[in-house]
Amino acid sequence: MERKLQSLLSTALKAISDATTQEELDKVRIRFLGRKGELTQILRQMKDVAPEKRPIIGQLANEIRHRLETELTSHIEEVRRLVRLKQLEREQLDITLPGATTTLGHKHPLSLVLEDIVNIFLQMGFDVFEGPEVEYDYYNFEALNIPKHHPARDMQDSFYLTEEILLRTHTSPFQARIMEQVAPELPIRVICPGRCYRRDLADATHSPMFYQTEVLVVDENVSFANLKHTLLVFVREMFGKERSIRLRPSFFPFTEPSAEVDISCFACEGEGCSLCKGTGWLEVLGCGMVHPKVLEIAGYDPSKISGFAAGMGPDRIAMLKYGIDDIRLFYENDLRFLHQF
Ligand code: 2NL
Repeated sequence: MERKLQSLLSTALKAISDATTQEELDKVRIRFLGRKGELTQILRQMKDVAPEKRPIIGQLANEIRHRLETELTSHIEEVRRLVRLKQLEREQLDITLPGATTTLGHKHPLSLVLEDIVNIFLQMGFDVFEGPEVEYDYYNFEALNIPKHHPARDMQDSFYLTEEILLRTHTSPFQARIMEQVAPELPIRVICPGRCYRRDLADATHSPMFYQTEVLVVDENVSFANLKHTLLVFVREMFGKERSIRLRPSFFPFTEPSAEVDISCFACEGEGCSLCKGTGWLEVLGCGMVHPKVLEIAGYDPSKISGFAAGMGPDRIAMLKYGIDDIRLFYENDLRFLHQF
């Protein structure tokens, strides 16, 4: 009996020191000290021991139980320490490593120019609206006094989805919709920036997708003088306080009279340079008084109501402003180009 107890003690001590996890230690405790454990099994045989030896065996069994409990407790501490150590090793941080940087993005040159344009007109009390890029032939052409036979409708110039539906070739169709919708609630003071599409081959100055921003004012007593002044304020905000403007007679089907707007060259102050090709002037806008037929189609009486409109190409303006000689650079997304703005 004594020998059995001694051998249990040494087996149990070995099992304790071999255990490397809390779970293994729990198993050892159950195996040796549990209610059905090995120590209990041995003590069950007490009845076979001579009565005078029983107290000695009992005392020995108690000592063994105490010893094992102490060992288990101190080994649990040790196992916990080791587990923690391993965890620390696994989660080691090298605080000398360079941090994970997020590179800050920046705005596309076209976005910068579009924002400038929009903000200037917002300050002048205009509202900003963006219309659909897929349009009815009716709004893209008919409502703008561009009749069926007009060359602008040519399949060569437009992306048609069906006979009646196409990708808008300018932002004007949405302005035609605005005029039609709000009639007769006036004034209208809007600008419409957005993408337009034409079946152009891409070259240095043409892109099949490009931007346009149009300006529209409709009310009683809107005059050509109002148009000129609005454009002058815009041009000076956009290109510098010293700019002057020059209007040349032109033609658009949806305005009458119509004009091209030049600004005095900001690169040479009008002296003549390579940017303005020696003329001292840069063409930046087209404009005019809304054609009576366009007003009529939208539901206004042209003898009481008038309006002015202007259209510009933010691509062209961005090219002038940043000295870019190829429109395709805006759409190639070459970071070497984009990082310069
Ligand atoms: C240009 C010229 C222009 C308009 C756009 C317009 C719109 C309506 C009625 C009348 Cl709804 N006019 N838009 C007028 C004159 C010129 O654009 O060179 N754009 C890049």
